Amino acid sequence: MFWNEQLETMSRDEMTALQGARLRDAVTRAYGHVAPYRAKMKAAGLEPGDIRGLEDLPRLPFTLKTDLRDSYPYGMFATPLSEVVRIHASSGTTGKQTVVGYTKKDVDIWSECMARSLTMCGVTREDVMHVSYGYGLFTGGLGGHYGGETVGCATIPVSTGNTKRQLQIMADFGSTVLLCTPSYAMLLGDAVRAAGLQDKLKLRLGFFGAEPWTEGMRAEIEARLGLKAYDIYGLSEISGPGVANECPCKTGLHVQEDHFLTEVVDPATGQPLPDGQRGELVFTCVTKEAMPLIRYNTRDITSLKHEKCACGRTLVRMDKPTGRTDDMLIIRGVNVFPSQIEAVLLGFGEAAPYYLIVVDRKDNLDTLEIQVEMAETAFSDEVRAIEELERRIRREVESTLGIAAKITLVQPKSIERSEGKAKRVIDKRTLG
Ligand code: DLL
Repeated sequence: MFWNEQLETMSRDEMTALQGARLRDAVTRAYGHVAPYRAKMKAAGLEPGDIRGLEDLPRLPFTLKTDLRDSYPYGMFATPLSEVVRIHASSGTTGKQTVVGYTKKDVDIWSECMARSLTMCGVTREDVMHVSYGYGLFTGGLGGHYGGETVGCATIPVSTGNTKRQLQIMADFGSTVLLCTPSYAMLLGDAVRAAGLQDKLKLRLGFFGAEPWTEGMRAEIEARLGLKAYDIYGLSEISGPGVANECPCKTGLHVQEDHFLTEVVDPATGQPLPDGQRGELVFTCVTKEAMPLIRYNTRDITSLKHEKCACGRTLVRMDKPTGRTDDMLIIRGVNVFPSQIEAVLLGFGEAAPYYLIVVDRKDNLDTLEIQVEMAETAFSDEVRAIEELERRIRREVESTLGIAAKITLVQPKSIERSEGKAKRVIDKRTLG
């Protein structure tokens, strides 16, 4: 089903014309009202009139998270605060919060993008939507909530935490759609099994995002919760969840590109890359009033596909993001993404999909240890069996990553569970 068929199936020529016109407006507004944009454009020798259409997009300077931090809290706003109806913020791992503002129209467009994402996978007004993303400065809860209400679902603002209560609400209120992080979906799935509630639940669809997750994780979540699991992507700087979403074809996430112009650039040169090549994802928000963003480099790693999807949508697809360039670990000179390790671990039925990656340095050499939980069914006290499984996992990890790794199997339920975004890496080299 299409929420906005005309925009979701527009021809490439029509989309390019629409994006070009919106880009011209956005650049004029940003230049006129946001001092840091004006300064950057002047430094690049650009005036708003130089940007005539989409073909001129690559001439514009990038915006980085540091630009948002440097103008903390409101320096990137293009409207007075009297026009702003909502503020969110994301803390990130270091430094000041990144603050984002929304006018009434910005909230409406965000809700429409969420509604397009949900209906893409078959959500209707008959559904009961259980939102277990955190409500607060994080955009997951309220973003999901407004999307559910826009579609007309009975939307339940459960937020995170209190897993027992979550299960009771799911069972008693007849939740059919679940929104939470993939890590929390795993935890909920385990709790459903432990409580023997599988047959009491009516869940049919799940929208999981806010962190990278693999196909292996999708299979685990679908089996535990008895629903179809879809990937939802977004970031607070651009709006929140619903910037892009998988359709049932699961061949990438459709980006709402009439609002968010999408590029993938080479991390080393900043040059735009052709379809299929992986690089950093860059967005330009062309309809946002309170905080227009011009060529914002998300640091998320993906590639694009512009050809029409089997679902009928022409909206550009981004590949499932596998991580961020700033999350990439360099271990003994080799680039390692946590998602590569997760993909290997999920191939082993004896290991549970809970793990912790510990990187350290000993005698000037980087070390990599992966602590992996054993599945409860496979738990054994027999030292030889444990060592044999560790050896098999190590061989597979080492052949995927090309570096030595130590595998330590740990007891079921010993790795800390997450209700929001999981923290799966401890890099002791960066800790004082
Ligand atoms: O995570 C918004 C969101 C909420 C998206 C709920 C989806 C569902 P931030 O806290 O600003 O916003 O974090 C944004 O999270 O740049 C990515 O690195 C990562 N991320 C978000 N969705 C996905 C996804 C929300 N589906 C940052 N796959 C982004 C991989 C994701 N990474």
